[in-house]
Amino acid sequence: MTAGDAQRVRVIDSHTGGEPTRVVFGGGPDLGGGPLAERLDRFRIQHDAFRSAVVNEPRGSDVMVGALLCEPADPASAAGVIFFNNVGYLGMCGHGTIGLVATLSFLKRIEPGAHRIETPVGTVSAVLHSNGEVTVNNIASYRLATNVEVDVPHYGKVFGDVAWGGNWFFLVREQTLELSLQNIESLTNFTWAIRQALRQQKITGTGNQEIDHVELYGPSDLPSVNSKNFVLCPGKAYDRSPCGTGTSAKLACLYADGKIREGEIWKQESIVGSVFEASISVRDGKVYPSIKGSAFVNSEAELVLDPRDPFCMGIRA
Ligand code: PYC
Repeated sequence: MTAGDAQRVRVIDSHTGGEPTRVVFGGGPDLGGGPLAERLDRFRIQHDAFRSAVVNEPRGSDVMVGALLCEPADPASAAGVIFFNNVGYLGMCGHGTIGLVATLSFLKRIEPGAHRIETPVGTVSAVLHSNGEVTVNNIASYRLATNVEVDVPHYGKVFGDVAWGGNWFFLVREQTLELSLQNIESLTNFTWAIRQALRQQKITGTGNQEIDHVELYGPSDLPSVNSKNFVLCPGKAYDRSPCGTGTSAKLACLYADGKIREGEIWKQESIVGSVFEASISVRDGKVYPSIKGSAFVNSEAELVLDPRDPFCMGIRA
C-alpha cells in the first residue's frame, strides 16, 4: 500500500463572520438519492468515520463545521447539503448555508439570484446578492416553551426559552456574565453546565429531541446593533458567527413576545464582533426568519485519507 492508494476528498474552506465551513464537493460517500433526512441517516449509520476524518483533528478542529454537498432530490434545487461537526450532525446551519452559497459561487456553479437548498430539516432558499452577501430564508422557526426553569449545579436556577430555528436552542433570559472574548472560558463553563442540566432534567425540544445549543445574549456596543450573543454548539465549541439558526430561534422568541414586527431589521452581533442582519416574515401564522451575512473562501484543498495513518479518521473523544 502507498499514499497513492489513499482516498482523496476535495474541499473548500470558508468562514462566515469567523465561523468556518468546510464544503466537501468531491470524494465523499455516496448516500444515494431521496430526501436529505434519509441520506443523513445513511451518513450517520454507514459513514460516521468520514464525518470525523473531515472535521476533527488533525485535519480539522472542534470549531469546524462540515457540509457534504449532495445532489438535490428535486432538480429545481441548486444543491442538497448535510451539515456536521466534531460530535455529530446539524439539522440546518445558517452560517454554513452562507458559506455553501459563497463556495458554489467560487466554483462558478451559481450566479447571483435566488437558489433552493435542500437540508435534512427542509428546503431553504438563499439569495446570492451581486455584492457577494447572502440572505438565507430559513425554515419556519418557533418558540416551544417560555421561561423554563432549569436547576444548574453550582450556578442555581436559570430561566430560558426553548426554541427551534433549524436546531434546538435554550436561550437564557437573564444572566450577568460579560459577553466578551476575554471571558470565553466562563461563558463556556456556564453554558455547558446548562446543557448538561437540560439533559439530566429531561428538558427537550419537540419529540424529545435534545436541546444541544445554548445561547446567551445581551446588549451590543456597536451602533445600531440590537444584541450580542454567545452560542455554545453541541461539541462544546462556541459559534464565532452570530449563529443563523440561533438568531432564527431568537427572532421567533422576540415575535412571540411582541418585540419584533414583520420586516423590521434585527442586527445580531457575535462574540467575535461579526454581525448578521435578520428579519422575519409571517405566513399562515408561522415565523420565517431571513439572515443576511457574508462568507469568504480561504482555502481549496484535497484531503488525503491514508489508511496507514492511525489517525486517518480523526481523533474522536
Ligand atoms: O449558523 O446556524 C448556524 C450555526 C449552527 C452551529 C454553528 N453555526
